[in-house]
Amino acid sequence: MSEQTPRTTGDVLEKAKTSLKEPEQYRVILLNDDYTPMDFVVEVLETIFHKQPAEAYRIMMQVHTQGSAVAGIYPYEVAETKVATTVELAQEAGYPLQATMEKV
Ligand code: TYC
Repeated sequence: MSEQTPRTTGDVLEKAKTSLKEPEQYRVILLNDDYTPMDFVVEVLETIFHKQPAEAYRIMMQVHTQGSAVAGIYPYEVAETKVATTVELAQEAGYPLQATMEKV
């Protein structure tokens, strides 16, 4: 069979997918500790999680008073990067701030 001859046998006929799954979403959760300054947590929420100042303060206080709070909900790899960036920034500043993620 030459290159130009269309093949009439052996073709794999697959129906193209008409719908794609939505990416799975993950909650990024900030955890309380006794040492990370409140202002640092607010700054993290503003810079990494793109919260407005009042919302960043509200979330920080929820972590402070209740032990944890959701900082945002993202696809897996985005959530993973935000957790890593949060913990790295805190470590560089000498604070024990921890973040984790859980499937929505
Ligand atoms: N509990 C800390 C303090 O009193 C503040 C804090 C808030 C720490 C939120 C971590 O995720 C956190 N300085």
